[in-house]
Amino acid sequence: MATPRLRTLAEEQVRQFRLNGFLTVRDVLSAEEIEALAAHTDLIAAGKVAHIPETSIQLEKMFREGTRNITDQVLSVRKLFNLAVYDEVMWSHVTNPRIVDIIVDLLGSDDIKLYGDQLFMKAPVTGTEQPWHQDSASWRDIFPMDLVTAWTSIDHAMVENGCLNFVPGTHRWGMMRHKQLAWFLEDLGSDQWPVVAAPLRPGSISFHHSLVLHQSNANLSGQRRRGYAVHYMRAASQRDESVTDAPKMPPFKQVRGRSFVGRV
Ligand SMILES: O=C(O)CCC(=O)C(=O)O
Repeated sequence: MATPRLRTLAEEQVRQFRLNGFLTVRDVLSAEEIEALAAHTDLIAAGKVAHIPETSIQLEKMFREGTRNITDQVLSVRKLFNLAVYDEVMWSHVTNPRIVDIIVDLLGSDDIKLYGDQLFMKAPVTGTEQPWHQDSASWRDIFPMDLVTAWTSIDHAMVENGCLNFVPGTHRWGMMRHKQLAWFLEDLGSDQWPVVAAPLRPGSISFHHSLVLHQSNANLSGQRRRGYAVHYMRAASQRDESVTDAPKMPPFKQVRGRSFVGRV
């Protein structure tokens, strides 16, 4: 079978993604595009965008449970989610051809839908960690388990303020159950399973497979670390309705190409 022509990536980049389960691409978006995204993000977090429901704004636990007082609403938010289905600015990011062309290259398919989106705010000092996980362990109703996330750095994401960390190759292990993950975490960071940090400057994007293990540390620095994670899937994916413990998502919107009867 002929290898499909790549739209934007080099073959070596696709090979790296297949090998490691993640790939970083520098400077996909311009400074102006990132400034607009950053400003809109903070408006949403401040609750000032009327068409975004309150349920799409999740505060850090300490603010939710009142163990710490809110002095700044924006810096109290842990994450914003399901934005693009309601909001044109976020939707135009999701459908940005420079990002979607990369997704098409990584999935080897022209037919793409949006699974969902999450904007992790990770505020200075109060931004908490995201523990080690595989995305498809949550999204376990979607098959095949090869969704791809485009994580756009809005601020400088560094080791100090909690950039993403990956364990290369773990997407080739299949979905790990709780106990299997616990075994593996005991050994993490050893020569066997090295952890790779993915620092990014604003406008750069890391792409990750939905089975690769990843996490981010708490932000103990004085610098913000916002990242917009957009989760794409094949339009030909199946959703298993008998799976009852997966997130309840809004209808999946078409990003590019064809949709298929009876599929997501
Ligand atoms: O931004 C973070 O800290 C976590 C992101 C993440 O887990 C994801 O995009 O799947």
